Amino acid sequence: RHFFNLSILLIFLGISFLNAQNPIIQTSYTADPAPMVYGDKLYLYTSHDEDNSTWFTMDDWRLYTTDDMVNWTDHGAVLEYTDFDWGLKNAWAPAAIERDGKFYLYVPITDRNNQNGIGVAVANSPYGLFIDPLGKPLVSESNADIDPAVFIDDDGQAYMFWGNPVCYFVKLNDDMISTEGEIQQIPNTIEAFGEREGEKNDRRPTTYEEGPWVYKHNDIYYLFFAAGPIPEHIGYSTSKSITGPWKYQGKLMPTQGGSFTNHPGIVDYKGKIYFFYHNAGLPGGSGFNRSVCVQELKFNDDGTIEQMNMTSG
Ligand code: FUB
Repeated sequence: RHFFNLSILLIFLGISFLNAQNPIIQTSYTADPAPMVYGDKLYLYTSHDEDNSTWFTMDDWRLYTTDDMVNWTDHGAVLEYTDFDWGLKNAWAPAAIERDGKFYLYVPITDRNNQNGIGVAVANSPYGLFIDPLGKPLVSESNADIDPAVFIDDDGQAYMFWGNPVCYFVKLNDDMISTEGEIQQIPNTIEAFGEREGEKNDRRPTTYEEGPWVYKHNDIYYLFFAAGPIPEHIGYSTSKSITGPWKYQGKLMPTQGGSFTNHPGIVDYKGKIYFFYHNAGLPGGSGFNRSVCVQELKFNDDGTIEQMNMTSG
């Protein structure tokens, strides 16, 4: 009876619990998962495909939270591209991180000159209000500027990785809203990213496509990424140093699930490692109407990871 009363109250307040089965988010089409753990809670920021999209029609970034990986609470949109004065369109794949009690969302946006850039928005709470402190992109290096990932190493140094069809990285200062040193590009070599199967060209000689995600496990750095050719799969590379050289390790997740893109997001939470991705698993799903899913990630003793199949889609 108490649970029933609580449910009614939450529905009244506009908060809904979501089904834990994949796709975990069933109230909207979501993509590009950016999980962040803070305290006891897992915060899942996502991009959002508008209903019935026939292109990447994406206007805002959404937040979902859980305390148990079963019940998810929908907090709606926490940031929109229109919150950036310089933003024209394309609220694509976000990244989220906390530092010193402040919360940072890194987001790719197409600007009013039709150039891609990566902006940053800051809040005092993971729920917002997120504000653009710069009034301009944090980086606007080239039209390859999409799909940021942020990572703070054990020594406190923060990095941002991003890019399609090459992977850039740069150090972030402690303020998290400025960069330090030159933007570098991971050499797009067969050794680092593996040889692309099928169609390849000078711009895309390897499996690296987009959507990098950096993770550290037993002192080894892992770079997960959406891999080509299209339709994408998920691949990964490893390195003893965050600055490389990277060594391609193979496929983590094959092309599955009805979406021609995929996008990794990995976090530790309550003693387990979770791998978030997206597919077209909801009714009406497609490459432009995607859905975020999650599965547990298990490392082998030698640091490799078994290929995993999607449980939905
Ligand atoms: O969601 C728009 C784009 O599709 C992202 O930037 C890519 O990673 C792919 O998921």
